[in-house]
Amino acid sequence: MEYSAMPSTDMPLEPAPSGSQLTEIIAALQGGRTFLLTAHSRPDGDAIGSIAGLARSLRKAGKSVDIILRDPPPENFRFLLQDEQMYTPENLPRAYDAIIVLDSSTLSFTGYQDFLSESSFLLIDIDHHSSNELYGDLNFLDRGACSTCEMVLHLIRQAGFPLDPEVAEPLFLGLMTDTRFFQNENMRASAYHTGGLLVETGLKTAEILSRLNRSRKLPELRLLGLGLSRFQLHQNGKMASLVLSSDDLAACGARLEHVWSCGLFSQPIALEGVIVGVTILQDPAGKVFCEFRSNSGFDVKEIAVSFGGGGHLAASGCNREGPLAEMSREVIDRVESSLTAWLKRSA
Ligand SMILES: [Mn+2]
Repeated sequence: MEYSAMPSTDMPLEPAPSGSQLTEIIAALQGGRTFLLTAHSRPDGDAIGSIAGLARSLRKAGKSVDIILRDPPPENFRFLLQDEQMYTPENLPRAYDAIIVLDSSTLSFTGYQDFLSESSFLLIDIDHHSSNELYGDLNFLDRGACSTCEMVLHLIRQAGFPLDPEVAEPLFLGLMTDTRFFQNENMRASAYHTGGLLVETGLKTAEILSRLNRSRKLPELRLLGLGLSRFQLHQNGKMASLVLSSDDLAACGARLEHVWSCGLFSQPIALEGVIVGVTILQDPAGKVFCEFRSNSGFDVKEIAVSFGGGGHLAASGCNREGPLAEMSREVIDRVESSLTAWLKRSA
C-alpha cells in the first residue's frame, strides 16, 4: 500500500503537555521500520486497545510490528489481538528501531523490567498515569488524558498515520473501558472529542458495545454477587472494604482475570456516602492484590504508591507478598487513617 506521512491539518485533540517529547516520538516512528509494542501486566482494555490500535496503524503505514505481553489479554478483549503471534523477550524475531511501552506507569509494571532496562533499543513511554516514572528514552506523558487510547489517537493524527475503522475499533474499546463509559469525574473535553473522532472514521460501535455489555462470563457474575454480599463498611459508611481469598475465587470457579473483568472494584463506591473502596484478593499462588477506588477527589494513588504500586488519583492498585489477613489489615488501616486525615483537612 502506498503511504506517505501527511500531517493532519485538523486541530489536535489537545496540545502535548509541556515536557513531553511527542515531536521526537513522531519522528522516531516515521523514520523507523520495526517496532516492538508492550503494555502493563494483567492488561486491561486500555492496554490492549492502545497496543492493537497503534499496531494496526503502524502496519498500515508499512511498518513491522511485534507484540510482547506478560499476561494474556482478558477473554473479552482477545478478539483485538486475534491471529497475533505473541513473542517473549527470548524469542524475538528481529531487532527494533524502538520499543513502545503503552499505559504502564513503571517498567516493572510491564513484567519485563530486566529485558527493557537492559535492551539497547530506543525505549518510548506513552502513558497517562500520574504516577508515571518517565522511564523512557523518550516520554509522552499526558496526565489529563482519559486513556492511553486517547493519546495514541492524538499521536496517529499528529503523525498523519493511517486512521480508519480498523484502527479506531481497539481505540474505542480502550476509551470506553478506561472512562467506564464516560463516567469518570473531571474528564477533559478531549475525552469526549476522542469518541467523536473515532466514530467519524466510519467505525460501527454497536458490535464493540455489545461485546462489552453482553459477554459476561458466569464466574464474573458469581464473583460480583459474592463481593456485593460481603463488603464491609467503615468510618460511618464513608469507606468500604472487601477481602477475597483464593478459596473464594475457587468457589466461584473464577480465575484472577475474572476479578479484573467483573466490575467489582467500582461497586462499593457507588453506594451513597462511600468515598473510598478497597478490594483485596489473593491469587492461587498466594500473592495479594489490592485495588483502590475513590470519588470526591480522595487520592488513592498516594496509598498505592506507599505500598509500591501506582495508578491514578481515583483508581490505583498494588500487590504484596504475605499472609492475606495480615496484608489486608495493614492496607485497610492505611486507608482508614488517610481518610481520617483527609476528612479533617476538608472539614
Ligand atoms: Mn489506561
